[in-house]
Amino acid sequence: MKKEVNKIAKKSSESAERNETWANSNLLKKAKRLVLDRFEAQQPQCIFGENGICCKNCFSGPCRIIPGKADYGVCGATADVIVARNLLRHAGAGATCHTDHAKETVLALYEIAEGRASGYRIKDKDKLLLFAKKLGIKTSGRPIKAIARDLVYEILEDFRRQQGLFIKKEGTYLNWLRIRATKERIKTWAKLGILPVNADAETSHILHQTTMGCDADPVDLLLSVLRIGLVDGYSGLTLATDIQDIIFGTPMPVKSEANLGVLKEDYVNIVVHGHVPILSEKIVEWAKKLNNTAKRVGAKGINVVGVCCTGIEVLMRQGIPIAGHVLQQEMAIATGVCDLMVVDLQCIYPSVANVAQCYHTKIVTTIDYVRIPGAIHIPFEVDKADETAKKIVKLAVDNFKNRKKNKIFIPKEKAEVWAGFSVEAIIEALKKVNSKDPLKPLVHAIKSGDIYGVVGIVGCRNPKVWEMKFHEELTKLLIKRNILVVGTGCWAHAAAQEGLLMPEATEKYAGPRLKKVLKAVGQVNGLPALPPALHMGSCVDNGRIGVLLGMLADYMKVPIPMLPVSCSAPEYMAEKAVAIASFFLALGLAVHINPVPPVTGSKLVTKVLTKDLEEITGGKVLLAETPEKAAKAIIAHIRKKRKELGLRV
Ligand code: NFS
Repeated sequence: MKKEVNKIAKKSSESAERNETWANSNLLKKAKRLVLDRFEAQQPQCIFGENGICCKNCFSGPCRIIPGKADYGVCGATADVIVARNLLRHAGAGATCHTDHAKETVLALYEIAEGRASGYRIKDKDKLLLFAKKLGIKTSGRPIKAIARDLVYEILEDFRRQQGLFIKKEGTYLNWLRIRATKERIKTWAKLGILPVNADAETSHILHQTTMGCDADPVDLLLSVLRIGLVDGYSGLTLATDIQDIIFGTPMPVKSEANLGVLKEDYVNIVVHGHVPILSEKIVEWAKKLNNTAKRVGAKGINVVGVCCTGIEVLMRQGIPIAGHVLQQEMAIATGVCDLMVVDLQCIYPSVANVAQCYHTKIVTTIDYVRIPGAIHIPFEVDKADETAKKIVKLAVDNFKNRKKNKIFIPKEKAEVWAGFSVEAIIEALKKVNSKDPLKPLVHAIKSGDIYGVVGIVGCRNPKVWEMKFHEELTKLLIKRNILVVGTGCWAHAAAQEGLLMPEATEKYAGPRLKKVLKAVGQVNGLPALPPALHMGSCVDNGRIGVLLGMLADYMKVPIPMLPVSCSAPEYMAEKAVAIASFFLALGLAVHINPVPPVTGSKLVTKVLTKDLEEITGGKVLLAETPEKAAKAIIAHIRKKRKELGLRV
């Protein structure tokens, strides 16, 4: 075993030198390779866990399936049941991250509507009115805050509706799904009996369903995975994005910079980390207001940069530079110039506090249920947003003097990034080509094959595959084949750092036909070209991808599964990614997932996900362990869809 560990360690350290884009070897040498070292210490990882055939749901166990020797758990559960139950629990846990996030945002809107959150405004009133009208709320002649309050009530119904949870009555399902999904999809989901009724009840229900002695039908468990996917898609992703747009504004194209090189030695550096813009927007605001205070302590000003998805939120709307993806969070501290890292929730390594101890960095936690020993906890409430944000920014300024000069090393790497491609921004750009019928040129390009297909690449970075640069390579392979890439989350950090999210990338990497379209649309919008990969936002902004696909499907008058499109989460790591993948599968997409998800211990579950599901929702899982294989599988799927639509292949 030791030999094996050494082999992996050697392989990874060689790669560390190869993959300099984000893992600067000098920084890693100085900081002892952080997450990469911990990953190596875990090798070899448990094979039962990797195949999904370990059950810890009761204390007769833990049980694991050893084919031919122990085909059943103590209770008699088979590999199929154990794998399906585990998958459902992962999807459920992931969905709660997004539904909690969305609900917090909705409650913030409520506080704004009630006049108790004076630090915030309703920026996108049109969007608020649009949804209010769709939900039948009276809008004419009423104050915007009164309409916002009624909208919140309708949304909260999605978290408390009881009727229909067990007796599925037609018409009793999520409001947000009703107004955001296509009619065709709703019909399909109704037939399958998977329309969710109450987001919170559904996610708590699956804990019960998967407990020892409850659901032992793997197919029924997999249908529940799809239902949880819909909870995630509509009461999590899409809802969070829509309400964030209402409060903070719908993103429009914006230019900024990406990678650790955005940290500045002579500035007070504040890193915002996590997922929720409610806090980070305020930090950005107060950093501007206190810029002169920073000058008084000898700095040139305050430099706010983002990590993970909260970084993306403030990039999308404020053009704030992004320092790095999930695997770079500790590296930002190891530069020695991070004066303060303020975190909200999700994807925050507990280790940030340990790394901070080696430097002068202060870590500030802000959410009641996200605490890290060694961090300072400053509770963040929307009604005291300004005073709290001011306090946190001041703490960073005061900490500037404590820098340890001999510990400073900022990697030079950084790249230009264009972000802010919300659905509305894409439509606006297309309007410059055809103001009356903006989708027409896009659909025309898809039909003619100038855009061969559209692929969403999303999700985390995973230390298991980081040396492959999976995100970057897959993106390049697809755009070379005239496929437009859209994406979110840590993919966007990776793609930006590789220089793929700027107009120049079109000339360098896009296939000739895609290049022609992107140049034409870019030039009428004042750019040399649109980037070949469009940054649609944070992980919750995967809802934007769902909305875009729905619009395309409606325009082309075909169901979403018939579109020449696909999705990939090539380096997924978080349970949230399982929930997102479940949403995409319910939408009817071919979803490439890598590393291979923990389902291979069950032939039945693997077969349902990779084959049979296509007959059920139109979606299926694509498995491919290299960027080349993934591109091949995705392109083959798109070709098949084009053929079925009678388009040029
Ligand atoms: Ni989404 Fe993955 Fe985390 Fe954001 Fe990055 S790790 S599932 S992309 S930061 S949520």
